[in-house]
Amino acid sequence: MNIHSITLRLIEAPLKQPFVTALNTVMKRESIIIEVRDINGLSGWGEVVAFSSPWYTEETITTCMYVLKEHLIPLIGKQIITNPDQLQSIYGIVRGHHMAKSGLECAFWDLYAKQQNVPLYRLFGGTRNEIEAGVVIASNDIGAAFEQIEEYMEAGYKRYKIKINPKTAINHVEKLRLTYPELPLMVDANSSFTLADLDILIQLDEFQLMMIEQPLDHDDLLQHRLLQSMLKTPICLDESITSVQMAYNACELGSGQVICVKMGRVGGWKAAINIHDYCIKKNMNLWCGGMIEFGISKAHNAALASLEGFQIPGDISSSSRFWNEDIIYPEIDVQKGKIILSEKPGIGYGINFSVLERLSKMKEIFK
Ligand code: OSB
Ligand code: MG
Repeated sequence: MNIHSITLRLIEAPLKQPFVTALNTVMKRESIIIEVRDINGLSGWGEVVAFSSPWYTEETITTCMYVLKEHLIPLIGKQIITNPDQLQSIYGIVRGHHMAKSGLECAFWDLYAKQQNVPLYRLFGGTRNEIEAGVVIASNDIGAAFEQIEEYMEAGYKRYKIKINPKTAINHVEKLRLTYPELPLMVDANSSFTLADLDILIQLDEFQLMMIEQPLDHDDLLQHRLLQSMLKTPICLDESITSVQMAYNACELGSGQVICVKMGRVGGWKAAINIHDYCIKKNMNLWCGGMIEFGISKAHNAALASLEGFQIPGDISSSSRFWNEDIIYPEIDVQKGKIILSEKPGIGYGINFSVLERLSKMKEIFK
């Protein structure tokens, strides 16, 4: 691929409003932006979606920086890469660290698609040029949640997700259902329930929810299987799906009926496609998750969501859902509940360098 250099940038931006989950409240977002440049001056872009602290996965910005600098980038430097397909085996001797691997792999795929002059979504066989968008309402204040839903309904979002915990769940869902009996609504518990809360989960089962996302522990496939056998509402696994293997395990065990695929969490494009293909065979429902991302990662997700197995609208919202200004142009813009995919090569978006430089706290170039 004639690689010239790899640049890591650490950026930080405040969220427009705090993002409240059962595990943590996110007020600002750090991210590692990876640029892989070839000798002709073409650049591919990837984004590391780990958070600053290990509340959602073990990986953090700091562990990703370390693994990128000390392991992944040096490994790549020793090889001649003709196709990003090679990366998975080059990375093979590094266990885990999926978010670091994914960010780098994404940058390589974007560059590769640009070198081939094709949009990334077409390179991977995407079957549609527009995708349906869902949005997350993450506030403990139910009044604020109503206001946000009204705003997002104007943009026509196709699927609405609220964050719950055992204390708020029934109260919030009941209120929302009274006002919006038909809203395509789902809930995300971020593993805040245990089977001791079974009575609450059984009450939740009566609200025609599209699904209940990750009610139980992140590494507990067996209890999710038991819970699914007791509920009509599909269980969706998010935190539990840490790899291709865990997706297979969850499918075979029947730990849920839906999988939320996050490219970063499972290890990148190839891992996500592997899960996608397997889930089609197993009749497992899929949607593409979000990580409070900047536009580079949103663009990769939008391309992934164009694959045929993604039949449920994902957490892929407008840039303006989180940011005053995004690092790409044009920004991601949900209209009538849809995102139209760009036909430009690669991720199909330009980089807004003035915003990127302004948000950068650190920049390091590897040649
Ligand atoms: O549990 O799906 C989650 C954001 C950060 C960490 C975990 C989760 C989320 C979201 C999606 O809910 C947010 C988004 O739309 O990007
Ligand atoms: Mg989730």
